Amino acid sequence: MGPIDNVAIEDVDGTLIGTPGYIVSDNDRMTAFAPECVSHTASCTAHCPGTCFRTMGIAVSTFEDDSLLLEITDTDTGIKTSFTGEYDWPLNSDGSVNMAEHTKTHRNRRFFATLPSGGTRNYEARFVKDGETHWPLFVKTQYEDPGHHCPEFASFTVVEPEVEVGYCDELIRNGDVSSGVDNWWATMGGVAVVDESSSGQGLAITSESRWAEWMGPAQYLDSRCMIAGNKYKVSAKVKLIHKTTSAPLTCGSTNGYCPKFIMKIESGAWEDYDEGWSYMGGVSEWDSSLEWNTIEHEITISQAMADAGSAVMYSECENLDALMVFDDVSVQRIID
Ligand SMILES: [Ca+2]
Repeated sequence: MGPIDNVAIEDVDGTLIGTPGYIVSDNDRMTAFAPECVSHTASCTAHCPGTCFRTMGIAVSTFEDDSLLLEITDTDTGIKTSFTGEYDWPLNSDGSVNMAEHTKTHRNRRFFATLPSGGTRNYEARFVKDGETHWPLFVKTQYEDPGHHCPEFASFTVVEPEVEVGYCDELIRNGDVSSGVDNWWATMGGVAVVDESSSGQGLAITSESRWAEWMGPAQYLDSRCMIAGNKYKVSAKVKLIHKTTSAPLTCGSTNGYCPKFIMKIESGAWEDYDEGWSYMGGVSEWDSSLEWNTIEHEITISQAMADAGSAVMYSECENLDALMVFDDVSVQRIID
């Protein structure tokens, strides 16, 4: 992270700048939309008498990097400026990225857009990467400063780029694990690739460790594809192996419930709200004679899923001695 360049300090009674207003970092991100701000070179700040600021927090996928920019446009003036995101990379003691931490589904890359507020301010937000419009899988917005006396923006709209025809026909990316761990998260416990060539599957995905039922491989689903009423067929191959011996394990009424997929929806950039969980499929009758059992289920996208900020599909299994190994994971559109 570079130097802090988005400071906004309120001068409530005008003691510092003569008139109630704001003292902000003197850069284009902070002053582009507030021409009343005047540079105060001695302190590297700008003084903005009479101005009110609010901060919108915006959370996106951690699989985006620093090249992702948030571009904000004041739709009334056409003035635009860009913000860089912030992500606290989890590091090992040797400085390498701690992938078990990095792939946790509850981590987010965040943007903080501090903008002049008030009932006449209309903003449009879009994401740009390498000069092209980009969609970081999901975008969750929330005011960072609830209850602040400055008024909210008249509007703050996140522009979703259109998806190409057929893009939402498959919601899982790298479901056959042919690209390694790309696009795979875990609720916790990390994700790892295992070589299942001996069973004709090539690479498959599993957890590195599990100590809670809800810990397992996961994927965020592109929020643009969450269209109420659309039907999908969920399918996967799955096996259970012992976490230390890799011996095949079984499941069922006496050994705890079998692997299943759950969709979790939520909204909010710095707190979770409107959370919901729904069943996406599982193995009801485990066949121990098979190396791979099969998950098959049909789901319908609900209005709550469509309205949510993000939707993540994750895996669960009651047996904590077991690692779940998945391959050929698919959530495929059923077109009637
Ligand atoms: Ca595979």
